[in-house]
Amino acid sequence: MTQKVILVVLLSVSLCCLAQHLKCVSEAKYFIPNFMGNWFKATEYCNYLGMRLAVISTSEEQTNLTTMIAATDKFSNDTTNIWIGGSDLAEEVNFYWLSTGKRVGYSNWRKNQPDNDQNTDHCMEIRYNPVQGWNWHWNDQDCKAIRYFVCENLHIGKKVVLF
Ligand SMILES: [Ca+2]
Ligand SMILES: [Ca+2]
Repeated sequence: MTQKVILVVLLSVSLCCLAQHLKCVSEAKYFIPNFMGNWFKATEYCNYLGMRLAVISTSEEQTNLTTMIAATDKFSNDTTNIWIGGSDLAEEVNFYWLSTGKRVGYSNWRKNQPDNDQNTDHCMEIRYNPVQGWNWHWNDQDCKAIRYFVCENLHIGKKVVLF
């Protein structure tokens, strides 16, 4: 019985639980919280976890991140839109990663994106919608849209922080 309890606790921690008095940091590189928010809330919440809204610097990271998303319950075969950490909020047309201050180098924009649609598309999302030709391409989107989001762990292996 005791062993079972310990196992459950360990599993909970390794799955990055967020209990009332326990702040857990994922041991995995990426983590998608269980609620949706606008791009600013996404940024805030990742920071709260000691993580950052995901930065994608290479095609390998793009593949790793999208593979991870597809394996979660946040993934839908029809359409999946997830915030990542770049924007052109500071300088229109010039996209930067907020958490690093670095200009976007590697990119996976869909054709004709970013389009600054309605003059309100300033935040980066990653989109899967095969019927409409989106295969994990990037899109600039209204930052106030409500999305799931991917936090990136900069402290892999750090387990639990009590507060
Ligand atoms: Ca824009
Ligand atoms: Ca757009």
